Amino acid sequence: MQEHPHGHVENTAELEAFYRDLDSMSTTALWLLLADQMPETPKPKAVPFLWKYSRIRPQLFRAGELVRPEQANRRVIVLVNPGLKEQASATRNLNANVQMVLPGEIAPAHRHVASALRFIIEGGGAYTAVDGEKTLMYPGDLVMTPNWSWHDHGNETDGPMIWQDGLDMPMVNALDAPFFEAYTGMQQGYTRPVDASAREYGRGGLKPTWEKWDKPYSPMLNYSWDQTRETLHRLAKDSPGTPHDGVSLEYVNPQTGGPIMPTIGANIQLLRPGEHTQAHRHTMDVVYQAVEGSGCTIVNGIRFNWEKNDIFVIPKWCLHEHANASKTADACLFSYNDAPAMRALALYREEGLVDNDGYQEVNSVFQPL
Ligand code: 1HN
Repeated sequence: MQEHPHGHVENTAELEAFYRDLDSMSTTALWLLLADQMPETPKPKAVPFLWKYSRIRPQLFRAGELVRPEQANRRVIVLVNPGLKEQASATRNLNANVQMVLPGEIAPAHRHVASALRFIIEGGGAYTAVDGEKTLMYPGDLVMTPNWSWHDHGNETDGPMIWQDGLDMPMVNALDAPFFEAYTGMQQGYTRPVDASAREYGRGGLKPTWEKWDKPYSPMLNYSWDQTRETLHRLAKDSPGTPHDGVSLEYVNPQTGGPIMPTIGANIQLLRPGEHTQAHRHTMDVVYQAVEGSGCTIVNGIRFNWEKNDIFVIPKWCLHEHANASKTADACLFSYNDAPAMRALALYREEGLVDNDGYQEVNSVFQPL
């Protein structure tokens, strides 16, 4: 690699004076910026990081005693990447949050252009309503709240309901395009049968001929864990899967076969007993949640050990490989990413590690807070 790929200007007293004059007229010299602003490969401020669910959960219950959703709007704990304290998000482009709705509570209806998805962690039978349709949520379900759709949550069960929220809010804000609107009441009008979209589209290969759908995201509100799990485990028995992610499936828009939303994609992957994938890197941010089993992910030479419900992030261009810790049980990881946005902008790149048969050297083990 060249020592100064962008050229090099030796500093002088005259140049210093020149820079000061430029600064006083709200200008600067490009050659001072290039090394920072146009690196040869991505240099994310975000760091690879992991949050233990066992540490987050008690804080959610503490928040449960301190605030109610009608005051706070949403009872949400935000996972803050130590490299991104200013924007307080998990990755540059994605928020990863954990939310709890207690029995009898309603999180009031609103809409925003930031797209969101939810991956259910605990509880069963509370609802999210999106544009007139309620869906009942169970652990492992993926529930969508797309761009500008009205949504509220309610818990008519007798147990707490907890899920992870993933949003593209940091990306929307970086593009200076946020809009938000509160609904006039706590709950929107429910104009469709409960879980109508799952009945319409939830059987792969069939869709209603009478439904006109022209929105730029999937019409499916809830991708149920029952179906996801069955498909995943069935394929794991006799399919080779991929070298970098094991048996990896993408949640798709049944209208197009493409990603579920224009900015956020989601995947579920299974690592078979003892499976250890090869390392690769790509220009997407990925947020993972462990769903079944336990294992580790090595990111830039650091080993992150994970177990059920732990959440971890892999920022762009970080080398990573996954391993199932068990010799007998499958391990499953849910993940979401900003790949649809990156691909739409022709910014998506990916490459595998070729050295050492695709395996990184492990230099340290991540110590969770
Ligand atoms: C939001 O609307 C929800 O609807 C959750 O449950 C998390 C984080 C930032 C902005 C809006 C929700 C959110 C959010």
